[in-house]
Amino acid sequence: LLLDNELRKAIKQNDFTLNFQPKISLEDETVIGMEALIRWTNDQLGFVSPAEFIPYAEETGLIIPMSECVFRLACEAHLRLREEMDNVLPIAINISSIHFHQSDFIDTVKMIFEAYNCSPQDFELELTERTVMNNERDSIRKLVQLKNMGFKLSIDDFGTGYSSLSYLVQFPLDYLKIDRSFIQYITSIADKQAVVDAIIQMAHRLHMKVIAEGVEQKDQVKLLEKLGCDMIQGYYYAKPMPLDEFVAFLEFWK
Ligand code: G
Ligand code: G
Ligand code: MN
Ligand code: NA
Repeated sequence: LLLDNELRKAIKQNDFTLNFQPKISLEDETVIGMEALIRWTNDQLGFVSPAEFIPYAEETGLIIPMSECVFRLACEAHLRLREEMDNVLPIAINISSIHFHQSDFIDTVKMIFEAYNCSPQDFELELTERTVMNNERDSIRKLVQLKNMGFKLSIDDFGTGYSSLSYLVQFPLDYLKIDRSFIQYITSIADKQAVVDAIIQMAHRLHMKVIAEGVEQKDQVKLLEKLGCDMIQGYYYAKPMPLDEFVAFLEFWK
């Protein structure tokens, strides 16, 4: 299989890059963070979407070395930002369930951060509901350790799993990211708006901050602001972009 061969080669040669998408505070429209999203362009396959190669990497176990590449690239990006800027934004990293539930996940993360002399305080980890609900005992133990190391923890794609918020609260979570599928119709379907409203209220009662994902329109920003949402991520403000462009975006944004 071409994909298999090329993916193995890419891992060996560290052929991936990261794009970064800003997270914007609704309170004052400042950039308060950035999410790292993996990108891969291959000589023969061209641009391959992570929506395609990540599921394949998860099936084959290649996700583990690939995720380690992502951690290293995120550390490298952080070091570059630290050189170029006065105050550095936290970088959010997407965590694969398969990687997270490996027995040496924590040790590997520690080793990488130590090797780069990076502090977990400057990073966030994004895990889906499914990841943490999958093996609750393993999850809670690891999340507490990661939290103690200094990472901020987010639940990604919230609303697409099967868990209730009150159940999730047993985990030490900082942020809840409401899935794009709710935001998409928030201004046109009353039920979607009601659900988002309820999620925001409950998250706040449970001391979590809320990020809306996939925001593309001004009407959505206005409505989310009215509903008390804390942060926005989406094409309305910016698409994921290479680090150079991201730095330029920050300059322009000021
Ligand atoms: O970046 P989008 O632009 O296309 O990403 C598609 C999917 O791939 C999303 O579900 C996103 O969370 C996931 N994804 C992107 N980058 C990474 C990564 O570095 N690691 C993992 N595990 N998933 C990622
Ligand atoms: O699963 P996760 O939420 O990590 O993945 C985020 C995905 O959403 C990435 O593929 C990213 O490129 C994409 N994305 C970010 N903002 C928007 C947006 O405003 N609209 C759409 N359609 N996709 C977005
Ligand atoms: Mn994410
Ligand atoms: Na998401």
